[in-house]
Amino acid sequence: MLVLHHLNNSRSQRIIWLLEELGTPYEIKYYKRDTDTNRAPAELKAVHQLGKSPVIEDGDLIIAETGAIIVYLLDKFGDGKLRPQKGTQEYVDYVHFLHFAEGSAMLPLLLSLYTGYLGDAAAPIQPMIMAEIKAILDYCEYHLISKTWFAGDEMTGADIQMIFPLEAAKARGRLKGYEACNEYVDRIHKLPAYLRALEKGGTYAYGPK
Ligand SMILES: N[C@@H](CCC(=O)N[C@@H](CS)C(=O)NCC(=O)O)C(=O)O
Repeated sequence: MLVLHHLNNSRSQRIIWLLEELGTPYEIKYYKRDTDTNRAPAELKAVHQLGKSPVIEDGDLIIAETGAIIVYLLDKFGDGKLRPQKGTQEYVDYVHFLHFAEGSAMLPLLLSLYTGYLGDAAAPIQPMIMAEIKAILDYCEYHLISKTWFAGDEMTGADIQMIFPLEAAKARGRLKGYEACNEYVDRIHKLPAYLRALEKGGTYAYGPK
């Protein structure tokens, strides 16, 4: 049976959502963040050297990184679902946003979070971080104004991946004025598979309020 190593309140929630969309049988192994440091417990390092979540285990295979996990699960269990036809604009957008979420969108959001611990010492770089966040959100808004989903008219693995940066931005009050992004997050927050995933994943601060 496929095992998902799931850290509470984390990006790993996306993989539960994907597994619920696919209807693939799976088991969740739960890990709790340290209440002081908010870091993952050391047991996760025994699963994968990076000690982060999500990680999946399928037989002898151990796979880390949300994007890589999404590709693996769609290859093995997708049966053509949640992935556009190769050779189309939609496929190009699917691959783009699958990488953009963690490769570009999360960076300024995380920088803002981490530099927040530095107080005034971080003041010189705050305008640059804020400008980067704005550029990322403007880009998402621009894309979602003309498309229902990140890769066209159908939901794909790119949406499973992109929900987290948008949820993280919304949770920190950064989506004000981004109408299409808000509508997109709210629409996903009503999907039956997303809601089933929330019940299974436990505490998640970025879900529907
Ligand atoms: N880019 C990675 C990021 C993985 C990651 O940073 N996961 C966080 C959860 S949101 C984590 O495990 N943090 C705990 C820690 O670093 O101690 C992915 O998308 O899988």
